[in-house]
Amino acid sequence: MVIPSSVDVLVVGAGFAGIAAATKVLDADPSADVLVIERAADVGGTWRDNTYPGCACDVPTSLYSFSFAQSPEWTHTFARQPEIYAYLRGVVERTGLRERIVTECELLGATWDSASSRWNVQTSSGPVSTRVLVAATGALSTPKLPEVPGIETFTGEMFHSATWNHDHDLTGKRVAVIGTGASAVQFVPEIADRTERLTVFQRTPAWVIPRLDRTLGRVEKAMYRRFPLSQKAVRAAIYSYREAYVLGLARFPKVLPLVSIVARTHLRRQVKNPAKRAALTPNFVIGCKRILLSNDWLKTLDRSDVDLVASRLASIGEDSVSAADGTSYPVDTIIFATGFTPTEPPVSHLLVGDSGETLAQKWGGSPNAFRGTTVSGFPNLFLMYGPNTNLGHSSIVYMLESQAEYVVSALAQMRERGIGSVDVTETAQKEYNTWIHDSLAGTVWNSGGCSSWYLDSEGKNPVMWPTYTFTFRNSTRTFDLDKYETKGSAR
Ligand code: N01
Repeated sequence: MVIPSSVDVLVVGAGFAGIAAATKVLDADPSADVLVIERAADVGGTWRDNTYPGCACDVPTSLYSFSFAQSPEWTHTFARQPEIYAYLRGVVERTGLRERIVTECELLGATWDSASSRWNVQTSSGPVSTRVLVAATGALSTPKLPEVPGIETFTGEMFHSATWNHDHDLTGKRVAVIGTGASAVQFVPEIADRTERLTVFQRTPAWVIPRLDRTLGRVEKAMYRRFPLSQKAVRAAIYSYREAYVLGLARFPKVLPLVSIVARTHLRRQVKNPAKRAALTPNFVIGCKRILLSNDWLKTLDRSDVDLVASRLASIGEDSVSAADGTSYPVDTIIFATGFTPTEPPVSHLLVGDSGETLAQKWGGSPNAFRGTTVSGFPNLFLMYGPNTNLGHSSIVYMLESQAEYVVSALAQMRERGIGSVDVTETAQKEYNTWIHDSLAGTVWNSGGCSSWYLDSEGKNPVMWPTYTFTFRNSTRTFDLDKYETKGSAR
């Protein structure tokens, strides 16, 4: 598909966020002029890219899916990556959105032009002018590699969990895994039987609880197919009990040590080696870092052919990796499970607002926005999965749908009132962020005694939403025009 020179709404990215935004805008106004650009060859975002063995969702799928596209076909309560990827591909086919998506078209830059009240966008397929820009580029899309001395000297194979090299056979190899977060716990148990020796570098132990996964049988699926309301009821029940987690995580973190009893019991049952058990016991409040769900991670680490190195990776040699105490481990392959760069989103370097500053310059290392979506000085820009919209207890898809509704409401009000551009005021953004950070102060993410990717270099939390998700939903239902400076008609 050739890229048009001008559109009304340009959505960048075709993962959960971009699909939610474009679908909702078109649902509200089928005649809307919407184009989606996607840098990869297919839709799916993180669920297209993360193909590591064992990759699965750690939020129940009935909640981690679109409210407007429930599927009775899931095979497990916690869906596996291939199924989620197929689901997203199915959604764009069924809704007709596929026709509006240009793949292999990368955003190279976008500059706000106040004279025309439009964004001048550069893409790898050519320029396009748009009135409204929706950046749905994902917070967890750019893999982070640690800066480790000697990394360039390694002669074996190395890759990041998000860019898994399936051509590299791990059979009989000595493999080092760096990192023990949500990705590592899923793939380490899957590869341990194949490797000759597995060496896992753990900088900080995480709290791990069992994943209560089960297969969805024929009867259950048939019921969902025949009575869609029954699936909605299950979704509502999961949503409700998950919201109750906010009481512990954000309101009364003092009760959280009680929850860690489940994790301690799980650890005791799965790890018999006392030294490993001690190394795997966290020293911070449960919930401070993402709680990990796994039935086989801990018992895999307990295996005698798996080394648990309770250290950061300090250096890399030609054919070895070394811990902070200097101990060296010979390896053939290094797999980095070292996460992403959510507090430094690459897209922020590409967007230039009305003052000529990039979004990254405006943020100065600490992202912030109004309702996690709009930023003063960047008119008609909507950030999906923007600052302070991440969750520790529920489904991000719910948040994305809320943000999409906010975009829909903004477009409707602009259309009805003949408004050309909307720019949130500095005051509204500041007041909102004061509330966000005051609310985060007492939560486990800020005060649970851990360091995590939720916190930026100054210890500020530009990542987490501080309270119930329905509070976010209510606040994004209607675009609050009174918080915005508006400019005349673009028509
Ligand atoms: O990354 P992480 P991830 N030496 O940032 C360690 C989502 N997700 O890819 O804890 C040694 O959690 C680092 O150590 P520390 C989910 O939101 C969702 O696992 O910082 N170790 C940590 O252990 C998740 O939170 C699903 O001390 C080093 C690890 O690397 C997010 O993605 C599934 C190191 C990074 O963990 C990221 O998860 C999977 C070094 N030099 C992921 N540098 C779902 O199911 C870093 N580390 C929805």
